[in-house]
Amino acid sequence: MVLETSSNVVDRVKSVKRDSMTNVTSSIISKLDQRLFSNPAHPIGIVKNLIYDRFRKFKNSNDEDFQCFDNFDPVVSVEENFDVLCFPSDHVGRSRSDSYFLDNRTLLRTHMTANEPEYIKQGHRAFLISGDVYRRDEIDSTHYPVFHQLEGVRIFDDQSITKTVGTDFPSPFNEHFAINYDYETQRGQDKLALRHVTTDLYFKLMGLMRHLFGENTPIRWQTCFFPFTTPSFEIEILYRDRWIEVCGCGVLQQSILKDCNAPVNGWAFGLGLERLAMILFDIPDIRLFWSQDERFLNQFQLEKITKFVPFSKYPSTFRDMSFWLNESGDFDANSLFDLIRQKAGDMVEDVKLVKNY
Ligand code: FA5
Ligand code: MG
Repeated sequence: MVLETSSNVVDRVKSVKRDSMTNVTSSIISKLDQRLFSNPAHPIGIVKNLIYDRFRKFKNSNDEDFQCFDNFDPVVSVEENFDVLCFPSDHVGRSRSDSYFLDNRTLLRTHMTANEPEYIKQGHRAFLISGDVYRRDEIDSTHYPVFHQLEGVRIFDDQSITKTVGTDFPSPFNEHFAINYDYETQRGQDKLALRHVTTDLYFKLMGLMRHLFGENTPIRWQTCFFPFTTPSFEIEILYRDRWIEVCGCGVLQQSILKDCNAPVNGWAFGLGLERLAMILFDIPDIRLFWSQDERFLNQFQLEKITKFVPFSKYPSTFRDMSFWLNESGDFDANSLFDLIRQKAGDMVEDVKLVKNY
């Protein structure tokens, strides 16, 4: 569903009738209308626009015309976020400990993929979408319960597949791993078509990564698993001696595309905008993106990647805390993290379980 106005979402979420699944907190609700990705001078908006611009350029090269959208409602149904995308019924994302539920039928989307099938159904064949996503998570410098994803989708009609598939196909994955087309093919999928789709995906994303990070930054692809793609990959960037996962992607399940009345060959990817921005701007802590401090906000300029200059923070202090749990055993750590965030906001940098007696 496309969003009408952002304050609308906050009112709507506040007025939802609570039930046994409701766990959305007021500090999360306060994030719903911030729309960092709509500010073209905020690092999240700058990276988003750089990627949109890069994909819009394909229009001039006889390639698909990628359309860009970012006005989606973050409130989705359980069906949109999980069922349509083939998540098994016992997937941990469906639980109250991992996701923010409004009630037993609706939640704050945990990934932008939730908004894709609706657009494919409407007939879009090449598009980028971005927005805020919500996951109950730990508290540290790389995890925050709200972050931003930019996703891309391309669906090939049967003609464009047969037209472009040659016999002499480059194998894009030879450097890091060989993709086994026999093993990875979805049941019934045409192997040549699969090769075409994965190769297009690989070159589009590698082109983007090189465009953002230059020729010399080490980048690697790993195979992984998503319920809605086969094969599936993750892209990692080496930053300060650590491999940071910046993207998940793969070849869309044909069953999903069939249910959308679309041709059955297509790819999708999802990029983490904070992760990209942290590497590009040298921003050390994910919480800084939410800062209202002018010393943060005034550092950035439209369409420019600049290096972040740290400013003084509060002097750090450490606190130990111990407590008894009641006997019902229904404690989960994410609820404690939410409680701490609720009371102390982003002043708390890190929470660690030291001992469990
Ligand atoms: C997904 O959310 C998939 N929907 C991506 C996808 C789309 C796969 C389409 C295939 C086809 P994942 O949970 O890995 O996948 O998240 C995607 C990216 O979001 C990650 O690579 C990472 O860059 C970013 N990300 C994930 N969790 C966090 C977090 N807690 N904080 C900041 N960024 C995160
Ligand atoms: Mg991942």
